[in-house]
Amino acid sequence: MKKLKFVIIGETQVGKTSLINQYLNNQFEGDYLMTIGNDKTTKEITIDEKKVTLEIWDTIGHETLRAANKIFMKNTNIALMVYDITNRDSFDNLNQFYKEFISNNTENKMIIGVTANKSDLYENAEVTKEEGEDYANKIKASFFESTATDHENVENIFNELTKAYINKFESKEKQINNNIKNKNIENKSNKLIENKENNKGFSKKTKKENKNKSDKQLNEGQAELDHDAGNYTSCTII
Ligand SMILES: Nc1nc2c(ncn2[C@@H]2O[C@H](COP(=O)(O)OP(=O)(O)O)[C@@H](O)[C@H]2O)c(=O)[nH]1
Ligand SMILES: [Mg+2]
Repeated sequence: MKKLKFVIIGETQVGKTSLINQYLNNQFEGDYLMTIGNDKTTKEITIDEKKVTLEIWDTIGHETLRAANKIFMKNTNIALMVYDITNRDSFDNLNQFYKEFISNNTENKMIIGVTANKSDLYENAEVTKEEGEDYANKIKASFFESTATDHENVENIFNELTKAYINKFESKEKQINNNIKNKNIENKSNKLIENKENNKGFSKKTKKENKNKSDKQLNEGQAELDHDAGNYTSCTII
């Protein structure tokens, strides 16, 4: 089964853990202290009849310890960048996360999403939707609005990004692999035909020219043919 590394990045308190908690456990814990024991949790999902294991990485308390993020960010397939619409700084700092993320990530097969979280608190918004969209466009990321209070909304983001990854990379990968396979088969059969032709030509020639030649010479011809024919064994000198 395909495993995809899905990481959530953004300032502290923007709702990263809450989004994961809503997605995995179908709950929003308000102001309770939330603990998800591990840095990563896995969830199996089916997207377009394809089973995928998402390995979801949360940043727990080391958002500012940038060095620790290197391992965290490496080999990411899908990155969800989160800001809090009621916190201007969390939006303004997003690009720092992005730059760091890109520089720490050698995996070029990657899908990025930006989500404007806490959309339920729109009365207190310090960032407009347009600003969020503009930024997402600038870095070629998909844009979402989210609230960790709503399951469907959160599930949709994880599904959409996974789908985007599969559509962008998996189908292409499959196509390329198939092309390589077909090319190999084509090359092999061309080689076989070529060998057969060579052998035929050589056979006739050998037959004509070597009519009066000794057995020894014929044996040499056979050896040469065997060598040329490689795996092609149905060709013999008469
Ligand atoms: N109203 C509202 N509060 C949220 C939302 N997401 C997170 N919170 C609250 O914001 C605080 C920080 O959330 P948390 O998930 O711990 O943020 P993290 O530090 O980015 O992991 C908590 O008190 C959450 O209950 C949301 O969508 N709407
Ligand atoms: Mg957290």
